[in-house]
Amino acid sequence: MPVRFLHSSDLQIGRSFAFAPAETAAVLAAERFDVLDRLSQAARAAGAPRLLIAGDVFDGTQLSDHTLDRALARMAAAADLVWHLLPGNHDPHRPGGLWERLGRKGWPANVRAHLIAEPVPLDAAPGEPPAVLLPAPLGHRRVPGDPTGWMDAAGTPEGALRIGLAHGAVAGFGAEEGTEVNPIAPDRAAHAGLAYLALGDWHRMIRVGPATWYSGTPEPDRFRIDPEADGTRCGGGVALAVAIDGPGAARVERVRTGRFVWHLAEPMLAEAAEIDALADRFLAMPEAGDIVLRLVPRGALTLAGRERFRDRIEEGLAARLRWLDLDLAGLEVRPEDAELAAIDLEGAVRIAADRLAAIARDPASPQAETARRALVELWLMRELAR
Ligand SMILES: [Mn+2]
Repeated sequence: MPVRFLHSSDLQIGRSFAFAPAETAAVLAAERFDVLDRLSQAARAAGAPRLLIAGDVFDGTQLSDHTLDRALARMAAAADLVWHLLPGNHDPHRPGGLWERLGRKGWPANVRAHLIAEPVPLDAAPGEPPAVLLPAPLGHRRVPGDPTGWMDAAGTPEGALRIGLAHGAVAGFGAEEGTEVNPIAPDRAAHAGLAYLALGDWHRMIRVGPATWYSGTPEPDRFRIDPEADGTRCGGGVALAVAIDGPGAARVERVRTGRFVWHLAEPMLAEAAEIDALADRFLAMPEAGDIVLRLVPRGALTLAGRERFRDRIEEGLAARLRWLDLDLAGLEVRPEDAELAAIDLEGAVRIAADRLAAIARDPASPQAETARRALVELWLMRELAR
């Protein structure tokens, strides 16, 4: 019978999503608690009696009691499972810090916090072979050396499976935030005789090697396209169900845990058909109501195109998605002469329209964007004037 566990990381409980409108931010923040229940369900479905959370359980170290209590209560509620938690770079274990505060609250019977880098025997489920967890907690946001280096020489009972748990950037795989911190050797599992190395830090799932994986975050939380996914989809939203039959025999299966599906799209738009295709593509997705989309369109539209964009995207698509985060800075409006002529207004308003068109066409003008927006408004008003 194999040793089984669910590998997850980067729960980022307490993340505030300050970049989103308050209503959306509250929904996204609440989902980081609800995903704990889905992780429990995924563990049970995989026949795993435990979950390994490879760091960044919490988004920060200054969270409210209410946030911490809610998180622990959700974990405690899954009383048939054991949660193994590791401090990461967002929630490092500092003297007098978050983890001591949690300890003073009292750990639930089924939650283990791994605050020291030393081997810990796993409670074996009936029929499971003996296994030892080698946790590499972070004590700072950035540590100078490889936090898994000690695992090579760590002694464990003869025959016990060695399972590493760590948080950091595997050298050579690039770093999440542009700089490599807390570097982990890509061949650590081989060097340290690990049957599996459960990693956190990257928020998308990455297979480093047959026994070394990042699970990614179980609920997406950022606009960063997953290069292994198709198109605009961002990473995260899965956990890894792991079954280890012996050294060198880890079976890893990804299971979906995410609710919201994040996308980042930066399309070039010129014609109405492209606007329609963009809207239709997302509307056709069965999970449209749970999509969080940052849309950064580029290109130039006529006034008619800009009107189409308003109808299909700003109003139509936005109403159907969970959240449409629009950045229109790169989308120009270039009115056609015929369109300007069709702004069938008279007198001072007509003169204003002509002046706005001149400003809108001047790339050096700091008011160009304002002029374009004003022209769009005038264009839309032309219908009312008829
Ligand atoms: Mn993280």
